[in-house]
Amino acid sequence: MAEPPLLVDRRAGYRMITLNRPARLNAFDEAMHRALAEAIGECETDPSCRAVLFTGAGRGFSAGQDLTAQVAQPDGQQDVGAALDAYYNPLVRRLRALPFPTVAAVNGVAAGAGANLALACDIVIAARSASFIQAFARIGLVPDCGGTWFLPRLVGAARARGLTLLAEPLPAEKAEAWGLIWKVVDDAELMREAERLCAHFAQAPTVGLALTKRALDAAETNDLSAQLDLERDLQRQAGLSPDFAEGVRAFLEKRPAVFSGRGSR
Ligand code: T3D
Repeated sequence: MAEPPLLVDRRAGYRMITLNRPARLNAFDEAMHRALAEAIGECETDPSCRAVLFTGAGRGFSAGQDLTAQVAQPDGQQDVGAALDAYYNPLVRRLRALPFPTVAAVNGVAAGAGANLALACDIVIAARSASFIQAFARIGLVPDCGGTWFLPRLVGAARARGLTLLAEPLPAEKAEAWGLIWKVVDDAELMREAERLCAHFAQAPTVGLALTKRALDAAETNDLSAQLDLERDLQRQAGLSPDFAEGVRAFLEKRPAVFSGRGSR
């Protein structure tokens, strides 16, 4: 029987989703897209899901779009934008809207859409041997999956231009030094560290974290005054959560807090 393109592991309080086409460096085909959309839908509707961890099977994270699907098309007859409308753009929007932290454990090369889907996650950790490639320029395409939005914000205009126009691999250690990702760990430590982070998030005050994500997203376009108003509104909402009450009680009682993650997020 054929291997499924995606492996979904239900852990205590979080999901681990593994891109699973290792022979093609986990390049995206339609079956993988469909499976991923379904897996994310389950995370969206499961109140016990408080974090998601993405990683890749084998030696790569993901090489982006499966290019073998492209060769059959004659010149000038390819609507590449249609794939973005159908799959990648909804995926990035849904990832960014998840009301809990998303973690990418980049275990090897992350190229094209594979790189930018990792960057769409809240926390990106990478194995020391991993690399990030804005591979689009190598095949005459434009960076997608939010790459042109994420990169200048994360690493600044000059580095964003270099990365996208030259399409050279950026080693994980340099990605960390440039602020593209949260941190690099030794290859053997990657999954242990990623799972530790997700286990932490699975016991964290999820409502507060969801609202923090919303505030940071809005800060990309708000002026300071609008952002102050938004912080007030979100703080009001966080203040009504059971986890705020528990956090304060635990502090005063000098004990670790036990957060349920419940409440409107
Ligand atoms: O529909 C649309 O097109 C819109 C969406 C576009 C979004 C995009 O992601 S466009 C960018 C697509 N991705 C790329 O251009 C990257 C292509 N891959 C590479 O440049 C290299 O594979 C890597 C630099 C990522 C890694 O190089 P290396 O030397 O470590 O591995 P390799 O030998 O090139 O690849 C290993 C195998 O995976 C190989 O198969 P084989 O020869 O062993 O049978 C290779 O063909 C396959 N593979 C790698 N990337 C892809 C792929 N097969 C299909 N599609 C791929 N993207």
